Amino acid sequence: MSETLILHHYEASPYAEKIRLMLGYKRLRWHSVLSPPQPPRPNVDPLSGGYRRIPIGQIGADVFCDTFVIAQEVARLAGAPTLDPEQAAGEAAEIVARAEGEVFFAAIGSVSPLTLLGTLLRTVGPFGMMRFARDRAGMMQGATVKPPQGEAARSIMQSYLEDLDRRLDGRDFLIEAEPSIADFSAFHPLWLHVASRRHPIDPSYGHLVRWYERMETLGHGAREELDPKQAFEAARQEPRPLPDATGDADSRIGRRVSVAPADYGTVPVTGTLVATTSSRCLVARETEDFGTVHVHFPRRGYSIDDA
Ligand SMILES: N[C@@H](CCC(=O)N[C@@H](CS)C(=O)NCC(=O)O)C(=O)O
Repeated sequence: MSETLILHHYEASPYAEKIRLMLGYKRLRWHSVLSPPQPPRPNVDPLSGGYRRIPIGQIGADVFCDTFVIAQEVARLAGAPTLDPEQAAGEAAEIVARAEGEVFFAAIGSVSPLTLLGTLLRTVGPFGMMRFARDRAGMMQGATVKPPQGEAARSIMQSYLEDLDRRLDGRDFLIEAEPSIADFSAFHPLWLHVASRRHPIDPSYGHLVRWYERMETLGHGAREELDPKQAFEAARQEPRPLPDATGDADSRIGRRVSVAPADYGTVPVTGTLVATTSSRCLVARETEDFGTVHVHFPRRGYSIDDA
């Protein structure tokens, strides 16, 4: 069975950038399948069963939703436990939660609407921009998070920049001597902010700017483009053996369930709950095209409901 990670992503996706840089750091070989910046995503919807966020990882007939589980897979493939978000504790866990909580939305909300419009026009053109804006407005309708805007968002960004700059005084990376999950999570909202503003980080944050450059130079590893048909072909093999149960057992094993993000993009994926570990739940989907596919989700931040 091939152990090469397939990443379904689009170039401008910050969460995908987090994973691409992890792959670059560990110089891993990986396969890229480019997805549209909004659903429908015919390259991956048939595999995931409709999970609406990007990126999605795939190894054969195992499909990984959310960068939490994708990062765990990268950590495993690279033999690098410091890349596994489940292992992040204390300061590292705080940095990850902050970066991927209020800061992620503030990275966009703090940019002036006119500048944002200009960025979108340049990247996806006028029709793409309209499609994108409509899609994201729809996605946030069922959301349980309220993205900060304007002054509130600017103040979140400013204190984030100040805090990271302070933490990086006298050190190359945030927690360890080498990049860890905290660095990759801290980086991607900044990358989004810089790209959306079309403006580099203020040079007065000297430690932060040098760290940002160090992170960028990690690159993306050995990336090879794949046709979606090849990713589908890879999914026709048997899923890998189920993991041993760890953590609190879920009494619904064997039952039909729907799993959905609890915060935004809350489209559920339905299947049979086949395994849970301390950090993941796995749903088996029976498909005509690929046979059984196992879809992996984090337990934290996702709801599991009877279907
Ligand atoms: N918690 C998720 C968040 C992923 C996320 O928000 N991705 C953005 C793109 S970077 C997204 O899916 N936006 C809506 C979309 O692309 O349809 C993860 O870690 O993967």
